[in-house]
Amino acid sequence: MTNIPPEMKKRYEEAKRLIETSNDIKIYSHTDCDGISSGAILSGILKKIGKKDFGIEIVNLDVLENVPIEHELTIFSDLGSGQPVDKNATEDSKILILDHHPPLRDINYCDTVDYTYLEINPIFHGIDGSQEICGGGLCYLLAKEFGFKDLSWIGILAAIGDIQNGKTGRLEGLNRTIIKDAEEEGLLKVIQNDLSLYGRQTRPLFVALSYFSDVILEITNDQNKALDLLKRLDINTRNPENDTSIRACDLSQEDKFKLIKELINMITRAIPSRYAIHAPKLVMGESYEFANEEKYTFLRDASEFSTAMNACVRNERPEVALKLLDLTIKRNEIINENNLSMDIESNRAVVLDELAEISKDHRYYLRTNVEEIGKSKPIIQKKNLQYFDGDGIRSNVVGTIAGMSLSHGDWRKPMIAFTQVSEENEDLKISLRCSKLLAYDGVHFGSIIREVAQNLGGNGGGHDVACGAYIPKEKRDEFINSMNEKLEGKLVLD
Ligand SMILES: [Mn+2]
Repeated sequence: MTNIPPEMKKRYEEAKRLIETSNDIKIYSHTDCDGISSGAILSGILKKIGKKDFGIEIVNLDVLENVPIEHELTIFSDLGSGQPVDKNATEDSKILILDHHPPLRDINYCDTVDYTYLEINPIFHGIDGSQEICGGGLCYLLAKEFGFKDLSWIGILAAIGDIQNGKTGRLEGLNRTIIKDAEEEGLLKVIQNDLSLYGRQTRPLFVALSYFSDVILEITNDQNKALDLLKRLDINTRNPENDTSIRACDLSQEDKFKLIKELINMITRAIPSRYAIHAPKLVMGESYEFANEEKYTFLRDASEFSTAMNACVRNERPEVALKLLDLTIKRNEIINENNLSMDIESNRAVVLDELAEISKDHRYYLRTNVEEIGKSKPIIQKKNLQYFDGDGIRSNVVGTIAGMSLSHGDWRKPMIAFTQVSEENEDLKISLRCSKLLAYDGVHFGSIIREVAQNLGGNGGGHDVACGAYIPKEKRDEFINSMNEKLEGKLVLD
């Protein structure tokens, strides 16, 4: 397990002092699960120490280009390191940044300005910000400095939302320190060597199996074949306890291993032999359950919980996500003392209803759009990539839809989709999604897309298997051609 480097620890002590000595506080956090989690942890700290005068705003990165600095203390979480956030700072401004993205300014920048500037970024200390800790994790370490270890579970939610487990199927580095705290607090259950399939608490197992799309198998998009597979393996598909279809979380250890083994065999048969060593990582990994949450709800599984957080922000309802986390913090505070507050339970029920409504609309929007891919929106095949024109699709979900369309295209190539950024901004938002298998082979699409976009006067970046870019709309064809050329010889799956 990794410890916090001494230099970084010192910065946390300073951050704690900065918060304790400030009264008028403003928080800016990012529009995704990690950003929401970061904001919830920071709000949690402020509430616990009795600070009442603070505001929080969940923003897109472009807001930070000219952000006003007009509060006693301005905190940026899960963003800020890569933007000119101190442009409007004056002599008595105080700025705190907790971010894991590549920093624009160096570690000693604080010594060169005449206002208070404190930046905590793992990259300054040789820690990988894409795998070892994310924005929410950094905020949790601040909470820990105050002694609030009960906020640790949100650090795990953040890390899963940020796909920090993408490479190995488990959380690593400083994230493991957070896991340990959450386990000690009785808030987290880690399931090792689990079947890693999305929807372990809420989807019938055969449905979850039919969504498998890192490699196209016979069960992909075919629930009957998925059910046949379970029967062939002699896995009981009904849950005798409540007479519903079994879910991944119900599987006995024996059945789980039987299924994992068979899936690995199926994948191995479908891919070139040199990729066989990566097959287990597609179906096996660690799962994280929130111990105080009820079984068979999305709240129980970190991955399903993170999807709900994203549904809120993508539908411009971040306040619902923040409210749920706030109430859950309060609920956990008393539940471990064997208490239950009817006020908290009923307030949470109201928020969960709102969230269910948002998620339902969100899924409907995604499904109706995915249905058009390959029909009114044909997938065009180039040698090293495939793409579709996502015109009309909201830019903040075009990536999700590109990912969902992978199973309808060629899984050996990345799927690229583009759509106009917004009604006011005619630039194109480009999203890329691909099978994890491509990344295991060492291709980092986030770096490639950044380079190509920058060459065309845009910008971009992101993860190895999920990334995006913004480019001027007239550069569309050039972008596709240039990506296609850049990938020449990199994809060797055929
Ligand atoms: Mn993040």
